[in-house]
Amino acid sequence: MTLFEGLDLTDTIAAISTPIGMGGIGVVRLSGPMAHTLCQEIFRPKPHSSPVSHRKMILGDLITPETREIIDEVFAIFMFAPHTYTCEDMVEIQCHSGRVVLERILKLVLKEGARLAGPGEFTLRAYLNGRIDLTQAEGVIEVIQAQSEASLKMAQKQLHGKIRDAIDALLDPINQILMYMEADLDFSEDTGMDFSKNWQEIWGRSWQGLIRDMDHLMEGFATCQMVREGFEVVIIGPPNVGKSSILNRFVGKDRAIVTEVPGTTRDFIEEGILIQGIPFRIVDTAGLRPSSDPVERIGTEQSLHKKSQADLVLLVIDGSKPLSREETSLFRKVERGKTIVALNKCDLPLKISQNTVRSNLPKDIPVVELSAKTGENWERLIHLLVEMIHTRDISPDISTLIPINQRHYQLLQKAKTALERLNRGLRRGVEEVFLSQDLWEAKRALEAITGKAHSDDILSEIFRNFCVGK
Ligand SMILES: Nc1nc2c(ncn2[C@@H]2O[C@H](COP(=O)(O)OP(=O)(O)OP(=O)(O)O)[C@@H](O)[C@H]2O)c(=O)[nH]1
Ligand SMILES: [Mg+2]
Repeated sequence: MTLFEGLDLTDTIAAISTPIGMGGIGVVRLSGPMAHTLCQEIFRPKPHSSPVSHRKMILGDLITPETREIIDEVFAIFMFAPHTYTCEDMVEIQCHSGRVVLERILKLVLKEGARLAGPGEFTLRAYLNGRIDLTQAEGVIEVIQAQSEASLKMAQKQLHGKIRDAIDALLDPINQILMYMEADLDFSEDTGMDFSKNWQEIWGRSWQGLIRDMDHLMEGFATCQMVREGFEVVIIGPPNVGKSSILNRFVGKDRAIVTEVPGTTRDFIEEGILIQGIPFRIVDTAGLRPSSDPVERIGTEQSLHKKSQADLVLLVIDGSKPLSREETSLFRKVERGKTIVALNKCDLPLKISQNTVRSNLPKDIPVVELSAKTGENWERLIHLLVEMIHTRDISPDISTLIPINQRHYQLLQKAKTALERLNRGLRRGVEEVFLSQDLWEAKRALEAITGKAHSDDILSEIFRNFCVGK
């Protein structure tokens, strides 16, 4: 069942739009044809208030109509269609934010005839009523979920229609070509007019640009993901060296199990954190050692796979023990610019010096003595991580980036494949009617990005992530 199945998307909806809890202000929001009349039943403006007008805040009491009991002193803001978030009549009631107050107001408006909004239904209505496209609706949730300044900037671009503009620019020549193609298919026989030259001319001058622009959009995807989700730092090393203890110190809680038994961590554990405003994903992995235990072997394989995909690697060894053969062989595979070596347990007497480690490593690999237990030298590690992000130039330039997501990426890929097929077909002299099918496929894929064409499943998928009240 899709998210909005059976719901009337033209009735009046209401929801608490602020997080429930004690706070200065809470907001109950209404949208739909009955929003204004319904609120007038339960809102009593203070004497001498100015009359209701668009977006004006009016102070008054919220009352139960039957008993005239005051529930709270509130501001009501009446907004008139179509110049509202949803393009419908809306009211926002600003009350005191307490669980009981908010719930009583919500119950009251539901009793008066509103329906509880579904997740993201206000934004869904903004989309269905044509104020925003689907990528902008997705932008709303990106703004709410943004974990860093950079991801907020990206989300704002999305919200302001940058993806839609890019997709519309791709659709422009496609629509022109399609128009001539269809005219050729429909009329050339009867009229004797040949439109194929028209579309082939437009195709000839625009197809390379189309493919290039699609590639450019898709190339940015990895960077977008990095900005959204953070830089991945994978902690690897032999068993029992303190990898999980380091993860726990990063996240400031006992996230991973720590024991003195080697081989404690068998699966990888991932946690997101912010360091100096930069989002990181820290991944703790199973210790690397030869083992006959199949579970441990899978763990080791996973660790190596994670390491190969990581933005940064923190290779941890136990400084309180002599350097082992396994450790020196790990050192040989270290990638410069991507790896930091941590000599952990430096609160204990060290058996390995930094110089010994360095002499076994490729040049310019930073080494830090560390204690996950006491936190000694922790600041140094943080400094190295942040420095590496900046110097390795993996800190992305988002000023020119179009912030696409996985869904957009897949649809762009589909559109590109269809255009490439068309191009091959054209060279091989494939009939126009089949070429037009390729072009239609590309057009539909691009239109699905902005939601010119949508299905209930897609809407369900997107709006499922929204909170009620947005
Ligand atoms: N003295 C000291 N002990 C530490 C330090 N870091 C970790 N330990 C101890 O070392 C043991 C192993 O720690 P873990 O964090 O579980 O090590 P791990 O690398 O995740 O181990 P596996 O999951 O088995 O690979 C535990 O007894 C920790 O308390 C440290 O900085 N100093
Ligand atoms: Mg562990």
